[in-house]
Amino acid sequence: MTRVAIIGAGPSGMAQLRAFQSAQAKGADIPEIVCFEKQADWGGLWNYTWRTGIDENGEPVHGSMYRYLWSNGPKEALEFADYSFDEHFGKPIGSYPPRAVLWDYIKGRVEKANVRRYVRFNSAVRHIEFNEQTQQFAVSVHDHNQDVVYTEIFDYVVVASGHFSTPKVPEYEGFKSFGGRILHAHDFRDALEFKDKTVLVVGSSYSAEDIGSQCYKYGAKQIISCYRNSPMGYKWPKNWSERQKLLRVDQTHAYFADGTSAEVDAIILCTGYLHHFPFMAESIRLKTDNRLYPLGLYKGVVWEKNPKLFYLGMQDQWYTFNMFDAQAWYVRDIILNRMALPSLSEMQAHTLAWHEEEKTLTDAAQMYKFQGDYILELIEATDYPTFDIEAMRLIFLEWKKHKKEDIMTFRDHIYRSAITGTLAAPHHTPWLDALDDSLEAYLTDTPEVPQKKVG
Ligand code: FAD
Ligand code: NA7
Repeated sequence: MTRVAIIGAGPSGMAQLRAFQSAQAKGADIPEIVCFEKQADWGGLWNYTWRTGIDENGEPVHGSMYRYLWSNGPKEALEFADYSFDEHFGKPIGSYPPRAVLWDYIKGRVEKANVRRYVRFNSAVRHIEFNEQTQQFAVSVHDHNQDVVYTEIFDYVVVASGHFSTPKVPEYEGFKSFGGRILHAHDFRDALEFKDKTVLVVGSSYSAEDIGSQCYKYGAKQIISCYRNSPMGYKWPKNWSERQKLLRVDQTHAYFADGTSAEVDAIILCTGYLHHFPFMAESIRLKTDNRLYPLGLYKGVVWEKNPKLFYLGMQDQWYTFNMFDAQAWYVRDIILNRMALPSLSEMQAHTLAWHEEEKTLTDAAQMYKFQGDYILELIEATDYPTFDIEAMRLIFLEWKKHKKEDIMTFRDHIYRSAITGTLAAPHHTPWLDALDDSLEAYLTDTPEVPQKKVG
């Protein structure tokens, strides 16, 4: 029987499981599937861990999410087309739910599909290589439940191990002698650690914006963010200043390219992540930076030089869960021989055209459109329920506008689902006052009592 290995049971791997199950539910014969997940539960980054560094099995901690993380984009832009928020929660909820609520949502679909039985937990994939003679993959896995390493043979491999887990950690002059804590966003867990402290946030993308906001929300004395190329440019609270590039630090102070300096207690490097696949043999290892259209992957998923290998979710992400679905359904249909692939040179030319087009994009609005068009191209090729991607694009534009208006209140806005037409319900407490991010606190009707902010 044909065997398929899926590496990782995060949102992408879970989408692949659901894709196969949905074909089976419609009467198709599906291959034997084994999903290897190194953590003890599924959900990928959404499965929160307090741990940093090394996990209980001696593996690098995968999790990069932190306490009090709320969705940084509208949930209406990531909704599954085959499993709506209405179906899961049975009532309208807000548009920017906390992590635990979104984790519950993604789990709900795969629990309903009964696909957990395909996942081997506590199973870290150590090495994958392709045998040209047999045209099969050897997948070596460390089963931490039994503490044994074994190898199994598969006909197809789907790598869904994520790319926001291995931190990109630059060093600045003086770091060795700095007297406070220096950490990467990957190891940030609880903003309360920085209450009453002056925090320097390095970077100007999503982690910088959100970790700085967390520190503000939970009582940091002062936040200083600094950018390498362009500022985030939001209207920051009074105790948050944005400065030019960090040049160096000494034991107590940070020095910036604009000539200013400041005494800081801690430095959080929000400097992004590496696409890191140490378990892939060299000839099949994806090498890319964080971009919307990596080279080497036809339709963003098919390893062009060996179309028995796929990578899911490797793009920089505006769209997330529904993009992973579009990809997973597409991969499934290739494995099920429902579609034929063009020649290598045709695949490469197709990828290059998209890759080059990405380089011409000059603003975020063009990027939503670009990634939306990409998703649509995949969806049109499979039976994944089509949805109003244009409506989602407009939601992204609204989101952008709301952030520009006020970075501290954008999460209080609500949007209409492009899947069900339901208008989200305003959350009972403004985001800035909602300190309890539990599922229970979110789904209750009781507002939280606001506490005084510093800035
Ligand atoms: P992951 O979620 O990273 O899952 C990969 C899985 O593979 C993990 O379970 C991991 O344990 C497993 N794995 C890795 N290596 C191995 C191995 N060798 N063997 C076995 N298993 C392995 N997206 C949004 O839509 N909204 C948000 O608000 C949002 N916030 C984010 C905040 C942060 C701090 C970060 C880092 C990302 C955020 N994202 C957000 C984006 C996030 O990347 C996606 O939502 C999603 O988690 C990606 O799913 P994935 O399955 O591709 O990867
Ligand atoms: P991103 O979006 O990849 O952004 C990385 C940021 O780090 C970006 O602002 C980079 O600046 C900056 N960077 C990278 N290297 C350096 C150095 N050496 N010095 C200073 N600044 C640097 O990663 P994020 O962690 O923000 O977001 C990843 C995901 O997590 C995302 O999906 C979110 O939802 C949460 P640049 O712009 O290149 O000048």
